[in-house]
Amino acid sequence: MNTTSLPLILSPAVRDALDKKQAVVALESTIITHGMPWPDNVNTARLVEDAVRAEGAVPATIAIIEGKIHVGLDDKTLEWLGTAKDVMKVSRADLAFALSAGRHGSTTVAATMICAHLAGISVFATGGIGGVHRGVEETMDISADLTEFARTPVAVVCAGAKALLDLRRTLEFLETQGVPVVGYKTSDFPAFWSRSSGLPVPLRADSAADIAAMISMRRTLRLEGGVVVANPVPEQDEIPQAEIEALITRAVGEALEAGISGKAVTPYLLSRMLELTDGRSLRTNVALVLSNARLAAQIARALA
Ligand code: PSU
Ligand code: MN
Repeated sequence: MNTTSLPLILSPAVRDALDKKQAVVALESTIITHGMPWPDNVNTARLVEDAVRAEGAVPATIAIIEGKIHVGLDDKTLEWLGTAKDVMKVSRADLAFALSAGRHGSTTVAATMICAHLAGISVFATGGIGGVHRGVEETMDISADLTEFARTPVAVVCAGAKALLDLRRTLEFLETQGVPVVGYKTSDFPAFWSRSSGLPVPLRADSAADIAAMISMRRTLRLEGGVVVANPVPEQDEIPQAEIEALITRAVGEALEAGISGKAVTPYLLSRMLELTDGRSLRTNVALVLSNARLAAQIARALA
């Protein structure tokens, strides 16, 4: 691909791997700037990169620095990102602005998909995707992640959508958009901190190779859009739904009362859950991201 006219900077390791058609896994950066507190955010970002390498793929953490899309960050930049204050949370709607105005930005799932696709990367790992928020009837709050899946051909490995959301409506929305949602070794749609939401997952695959085969078939059929790979958090790290649901209801109620809206909703809820669970939600979040990174690397290898 001719990327010379794009504001796109690939790290040497990522460029080399893509040139050699080796496995590369994209990683997002909103989880670093808006999803976890320092220093857990930076430590987790490093561990996630190591997990991808341990499975034989090259990690490509994506962020916007001074108006350029960086694909693959060095350690110094990762550390800076974890403490920087003037970083926009960038989704599809803000991407061009962040670039044209020369700003710093962290990329959400939606923006990371766009940037990964520009770079030629087709597999991406995150924690939990955005979705339809509880109370959507009032707020109309539906994450732009969901519409991105309908347009950009990147497979996103996640632990389902964040349990703070209305998961039933999130699945309905994805179905309407024609987005495959595949449970990895599960028939239940995972609920981020919990292994099951109690909702059936539309499709099931029991190996990375099977998921790679479906991605290849979608290419053969020239189907636009991406794939949601839903990987339940490892059993030993999960917070069962029965234990966490009351806290979620409380956090969502507090957000409503405080008048939190727009981009601030998800960061507010995640940090409130961290407080309400005494840090347990963060430990589970770290564990599930690591598990997703490993599976994403296996899928990328199967595709390479
Ligand atoms: N996964 C996590 N923590 C996060 C996110 C994902 O474990 O903070 C981020 C992703 O970048 C996702 C975003 O795209 O949360 C969703 O934000 P919103 O609901 O505003 O679309
Ligand atoms: Mn939103």
